[in-house]
Amino acid sequence: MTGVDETLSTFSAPARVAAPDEGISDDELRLAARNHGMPLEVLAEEVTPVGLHYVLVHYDIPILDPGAWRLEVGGHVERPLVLDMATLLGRPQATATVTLECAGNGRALLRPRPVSQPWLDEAVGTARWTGTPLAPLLAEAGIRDGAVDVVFTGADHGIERGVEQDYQRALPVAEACRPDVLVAHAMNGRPLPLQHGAPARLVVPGWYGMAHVKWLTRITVLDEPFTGFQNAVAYRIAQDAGEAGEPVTRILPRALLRPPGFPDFQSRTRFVDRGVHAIEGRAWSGHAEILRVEVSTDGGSTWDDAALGPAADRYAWRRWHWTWDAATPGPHVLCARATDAAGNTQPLDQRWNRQAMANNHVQRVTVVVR
Ligand SMILES: Nc1nc2c(c(=O)[nH]1)N[C@H]1C(S)=C(S)[C@@H](COP(=O)(O)O)O[C@H]1N2
Ligand SMILES: [Mo]
Repeated sequence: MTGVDETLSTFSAPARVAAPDEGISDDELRLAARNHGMPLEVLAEEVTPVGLHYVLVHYDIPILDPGAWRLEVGGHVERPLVLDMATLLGRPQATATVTLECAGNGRALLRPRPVSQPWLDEAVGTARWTGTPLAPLLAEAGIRDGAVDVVFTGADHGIERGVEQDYQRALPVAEACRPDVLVAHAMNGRPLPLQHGAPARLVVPGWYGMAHVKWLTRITVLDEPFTGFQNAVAYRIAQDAGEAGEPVTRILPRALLRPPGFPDFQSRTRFVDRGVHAIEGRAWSGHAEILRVEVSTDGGSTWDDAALGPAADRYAWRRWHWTWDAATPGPHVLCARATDAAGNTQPLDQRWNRQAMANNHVQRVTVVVR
């Protein structure tokens, strides 16, 4: 990591919390126009079609030539390795259905609003990722005694809060050596698209999005804790700017419902006719399996249990459904709330943190019954 450069930091936006009545800024709008969420009606699909999966890119999308691409494995290892695409494809392959969610999901709804990518609730998607398991690759390189963290470097480069950097994130050695962590080269059965990390990315099932390093070019084993920006400064849960806080790791439970009926173009308010409606959605947690989903039609005052669909892959979302007898005309606020086997659930009032990380507030969808 390069240190703070005075010239660069002059033009690099600092971390900021919006004033109480401040609308979305041009900077936030520009980010929202580059990055995008998953349209919630696509919750109907178990596997999110490529192009509708959410996208988050800190800097620019690097356009890499798969033929020239190399992945270096080095640092605190016995035998540094260099792989090309043919070697990667020739190794043992695994496919897993995994739900990814950005750690900043829900940020724009937090008050006061931390200024960054202004997600509502849609920074999520589920894909079938194919690649080679990372653990045997690390074993082949031979992790030496005293290893602490494994750093994953992407080919993208930029500046963030005055710090120029390649996008880099580290995992503790034990997490990197989990058997289900993949160096993935395919998404939904096709080569990775540019925006999702072509030609190869990391997939760390259960962890928030920032850990799944795209455009992966280097894996470096360290014998000390990684102090790079994305681990030490960004992706922390803290109240104050100077505070170290806690690292963001696994995904907290969340349920989303597929908004019923049809929308108003601008407000996205929904309309349904009086009568019985099938309500469905998906729920996930990176900590433990989903045990319960509840639904409310009065903004969270009263709750009813939804039925759970078949158990999915451990780190994929699980379908749920519920029947709504919409008898009373007028506006209703529909909510869904997930609870996992570790007892984690979703708050109605989200606790605030300075970067709006790991929010999992209950979704609210206004539906007008006619
Ligand atoms: N190299 C690189 N990897 C990255 C990022 C990035 O900006 N650069 N963004 C991270 C973040 S914050 C998220 S939420 C996920 C988003 O993955 P997706 O765009 O494939 O949905 O990628 C992660 N991996
Ligand atoms: Mo993210």
